[in-house]
Amino acid sequence: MTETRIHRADKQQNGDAMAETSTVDDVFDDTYREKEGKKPPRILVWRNIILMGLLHIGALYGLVLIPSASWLTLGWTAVCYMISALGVTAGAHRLWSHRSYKASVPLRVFLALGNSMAFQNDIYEWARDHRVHHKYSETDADPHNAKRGFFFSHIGWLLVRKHPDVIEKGQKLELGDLRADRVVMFQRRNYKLSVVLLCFLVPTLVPWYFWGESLAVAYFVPGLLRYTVVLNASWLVNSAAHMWGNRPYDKTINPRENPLVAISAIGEGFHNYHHTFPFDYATSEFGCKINITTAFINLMCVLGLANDRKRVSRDTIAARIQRTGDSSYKSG
Ligand code: ST9
Ligand code: ZN
Ligand code: ZN
Repeated sequence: MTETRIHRADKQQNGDAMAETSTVDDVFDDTYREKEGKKPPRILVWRNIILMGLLHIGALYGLVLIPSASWLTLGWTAVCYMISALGVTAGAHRLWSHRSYKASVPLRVFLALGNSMAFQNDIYEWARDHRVHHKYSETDADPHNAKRGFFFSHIGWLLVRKHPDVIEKGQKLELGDLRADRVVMFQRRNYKLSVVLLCFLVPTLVPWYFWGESLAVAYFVPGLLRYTVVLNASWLVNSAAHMWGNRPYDKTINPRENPLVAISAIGEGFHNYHHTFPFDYATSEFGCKINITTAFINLMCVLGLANDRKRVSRDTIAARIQRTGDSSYKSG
């Protein structure tokens, strides 16, 4: 895999002159200026509004059905939650968006399958939108610009046409590493089929076939309810973790440390740290603490399926806390 671009992290807003580097195009660009004048009109996408509405109604019905589900079905729901969450956190996010560690082909295949089970756009599109989110955070070029409010950054951005700057800036990103990854491109070519199979059919048919769960419970609980909860847990990182929490590493940026979000998003709520040091594979200073994804990547390294985890040095973190933190820092 080619990783051609080296961006010094000192390009970041208020950046340190530090040795750590990001190997991908995910470093905050403080030279970008929003265009002056009237903002483009908000164009609603009714297909998405209707489908997201129906999905959430289906998920509520799934909640009602929980008492009728067998323990095996509830366990299976948890397994599907974990696989799809890891496909996003360890896969689309830490591996493919930030290249914060390296993964073998079998692990990349597992993560791509999990990613299709999560149905959050294919890995290429997800990582492209996420890199543009980091590079132009909280501006018109950020797909889920949190300055447009909780609703927009949570779900609203998926219900309207994108701001033209998102597309304009996104087209200039360096994405050669994603195009060179055959697992990423295979998933992209077969995305719709993989979603039908992994997000909907497999979660539904396994409990029905193997332990005789009713098709309704199997479809609405491990299917729709699990999918909707994973979606909302992911969206909370864009909304809640950009609004509520401390900023011990950089008080000049919006993203916050939010332990509640970290719990539901299996380790992705330490968002002030993550936006300050996006190349750190743990997305947190504190390793595996409230961070199942970091524990999973560590396990993969022990099994020989991953390596080259990138980490920020303690000295660099301490210097950054001193210089730009909000004085709320607590060790551990
Ligand atoms: C979903 C995504 O839910 C969730 C992401 C969450 C992210 C969280 C991040 C937080 C950190 C990680 C934490 C993980 C925690 C996980 C916890 C798990 C428990 N650059 O898109 P179009 C081009 S998805 C360059 O249609 P519109 C594009 O290629 C849910 N180019 O824009 C295309 O060109 P061409 C399910 C870009 O028309 C053209 O522009 N999916 C970029 O404005 C048009 O693209 C949905 O709901 C870019 N950045 O429509 C579907 N962007 O034609 C959602 C676009 O040449 N999507 N382009 O190919 C849509 O329906 C549409 O994208 C839209 C915008 C309506 C939102
Ligand atoms: Zn963010
Ligand atoms: Zn990120």
